[in-house]
Amino acid sequence: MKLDSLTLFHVSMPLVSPFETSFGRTTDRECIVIAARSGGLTGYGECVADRDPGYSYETSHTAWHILKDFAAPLLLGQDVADAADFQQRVASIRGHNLAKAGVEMALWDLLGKRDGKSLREMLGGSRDRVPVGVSVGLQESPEALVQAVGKYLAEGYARIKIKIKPGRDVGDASAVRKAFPKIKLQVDANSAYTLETAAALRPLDDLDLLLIEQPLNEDDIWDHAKLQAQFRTPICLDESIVSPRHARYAIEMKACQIINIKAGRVGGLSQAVAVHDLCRASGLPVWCGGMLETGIGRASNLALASLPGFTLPGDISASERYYARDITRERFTLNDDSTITVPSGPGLGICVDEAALKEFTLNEMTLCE
Ligand code: NPG
Repeated sequence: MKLDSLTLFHVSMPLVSPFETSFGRTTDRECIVIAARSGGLTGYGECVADRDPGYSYETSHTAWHILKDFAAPLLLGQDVADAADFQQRVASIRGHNLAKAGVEMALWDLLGKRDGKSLREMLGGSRDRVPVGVSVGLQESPEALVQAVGKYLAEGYARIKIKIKPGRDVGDASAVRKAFPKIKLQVDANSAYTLETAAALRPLDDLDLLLIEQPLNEDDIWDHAKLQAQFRTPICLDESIVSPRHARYAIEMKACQIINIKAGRVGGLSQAVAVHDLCRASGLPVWCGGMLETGIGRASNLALASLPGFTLPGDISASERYYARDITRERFTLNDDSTITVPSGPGLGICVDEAALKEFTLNEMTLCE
């Protein structure tokens, strides 16, 4: 498809409640919305780079720079056939996966709208609703955490993830396990430990957790292999898996037993599908991670999570868990069986609420050939 223009929207959206992880506290989620135009069609994508470089080295400002000064000149006026063609064209940009993935998403939306196919169909998804859970940020105390978890369980979420950090790990997880002995529970450290300090996590092995996510450095695979050898509970890698190649390294090194797939982190939906295929061939379960997406990225995550290897519930909660007002007309809701229905319309299957997008836009720029 010939790309006529790209419009970048630097967006900041207030969260319904602050979200705290081992790397910081967010009250307003930033991202870049990308509108790609081809002929009379507009495809939307979401670049999940945040304001601060806490999760990734990329930020909304570095992504803006990469998109404007490097990606757009490689793409505008060009006939971009598909995602593989897109990846080849941006291969000269080293790293900056979150930026690239935002444009790839917009391209999929365009292709789907052109061909009258949903993203789920195009990616090879096999389910029309996907199992989901909720990720609960660090709270003031273990008691407050138990209360927050109880609220989400009452809303119908059948899988809970809690954030941990040194000093707020075994105590928090034990309190939740004690209050809710039977629930599917997992923890996420967001790289807050070293191989040495992770010794404090040993008691987690007795809490019947689904997994322990990314305990060690964001660029580490080797030490995770050493740590996995010391734990019965599966280690799940998130930050460390930035490409299908890194997934292969982790599998070959036995650094984890589960992988969290985020299209942003691996540089696009096509790369996410490649990681999925590799894990499936190796018998590793995967699940879809979340980055507090708007309705645009949420639609993309739902389509991705409909692939058959996504056998664990994703961090894809209902819209109301994140935003009082979203930038899509659709609001995603939780079904009775802790699933969310995958959009079935062409492309992402969503309609952007232009007025809401305008309300949350800090800066906007259109790039043409
Ligand atoms: O439900 O979208 C969600 C949030 C899931 O915990 C979640 N995301 O480390 O995976 C993470 C974390 C995150 C949020 C990471 C925002 C980066 C930015």
